[in-house]
Amino acid sequence: TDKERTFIAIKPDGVQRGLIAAIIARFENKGFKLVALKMLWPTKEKAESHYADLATKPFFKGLVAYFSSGPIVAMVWEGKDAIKTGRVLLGATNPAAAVPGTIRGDLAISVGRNICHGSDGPESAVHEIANWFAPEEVSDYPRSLDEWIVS
Ligand code: DAT
Ligand code: MG
Repeated sequence: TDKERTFIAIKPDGVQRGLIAAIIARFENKGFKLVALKMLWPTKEKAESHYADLATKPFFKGLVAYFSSGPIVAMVWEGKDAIKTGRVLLGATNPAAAVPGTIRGDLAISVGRNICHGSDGPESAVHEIANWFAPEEVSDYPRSLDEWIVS
């Protein structure tokens, strides 16, 4: 899993609050490699397919409305254990429980406005990357400092 990929998104509240650079910096500074990036305004339909696993939850309608309420920054980050470690960087789903030092722990207070998304497993990562990016939008490129980050 040295070249694992995860889908990370800055949700509409993160964009509105001017937290794009701060969130990207956490992933860059950690050592992960950015392999895809774009801003887009999700349609209701795309938000529904992104969160299809949660369709039966009572908060689903509100979640889809929130996720499609403005532009998001969609990204793919690559690196050793990027899925699991990416979620560590994001912090717990409910920012009230998220540890300080994490993105949600430092920058958010409400589960309904938790500013960021990260894939929760290998299958969801594949599904989510395909939901938001065409294959040619993801760049596979070498970085000379990789050997200084992973051994
Ligand atoms: P995560 O985003 O940490 O993967 P999830 O996949 O369980 O969490 O839920 C997706 C989003 O749905 C989450 O970021 C915020 C929202 N959500 C989850 N649980 C909720 C709840 N109990 N009430 C309101 N919104 C909730
Ligand atoms: Mg999730």
